[in-house]
Amino acid sequence: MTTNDSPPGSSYAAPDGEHPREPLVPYRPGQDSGDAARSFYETIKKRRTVRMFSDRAVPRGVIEDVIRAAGTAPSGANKQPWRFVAISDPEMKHRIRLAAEEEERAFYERRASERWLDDLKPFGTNPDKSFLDDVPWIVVVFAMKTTDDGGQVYYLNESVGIATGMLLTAAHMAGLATVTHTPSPMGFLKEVLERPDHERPYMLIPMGYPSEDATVPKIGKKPLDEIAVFVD
Ligand code: IYR
Repeated sequence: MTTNDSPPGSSYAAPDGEHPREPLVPYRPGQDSGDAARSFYETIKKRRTVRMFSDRAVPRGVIEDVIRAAGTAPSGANKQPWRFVAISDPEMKHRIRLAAEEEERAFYERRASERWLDDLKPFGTNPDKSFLDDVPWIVVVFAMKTTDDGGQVYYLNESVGIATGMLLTAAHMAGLATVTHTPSPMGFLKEVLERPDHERPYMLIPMGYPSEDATVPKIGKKPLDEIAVFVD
């Protein structure tokens, strides 16, 4: 029998063959859930995809904590099948820019359908990715097809998607702007960054302070009644 009176953080004695358990350390927002949920919504709704960055430095420690936050994401069987490569080296950022722009030129000139280009018009995007030079950090998220020692991973896309969402949220909470950049195909990132075969480039996320004169497209989010169905 396990006991229920161990101090928080200590592990329960586990019977033979069972994995140890520990008491949950609950998060208590310090206000009622209604106020906490509303206040978080007011904060997160200010997150925007930003393509105009300041060259103001962001200390490495900030990026480390943003990545630590992403690393707390849930994942299939807790395999944590992600790797975050954080780049501030100007030469490496420039190499990534040149390679990304090459793919993007092919996308805008040949690969994208007319409909896709039409859907992108409000965003004013084009093959110019100068933000990759301007931004202090680029975080490249890799999805791991196996663990480092060749073990199985589960729900890979779901797991990495959640961790990436948490990375974007953590950056926002630290006052940093991001853009979810998905040059397609992204294979060049694996070569430029010399990553092993079991890592697949998932998303490229420039991270930094927005420029003073940054603008974003005037777009909205769907209201609750379009995104939610309540059965209550
Ligand atoms: N990857 C291209 C095109 C692009 C595609 C989508 I879907 C966007 O939401 C935005 C851009 C680019 O980054 O320019």
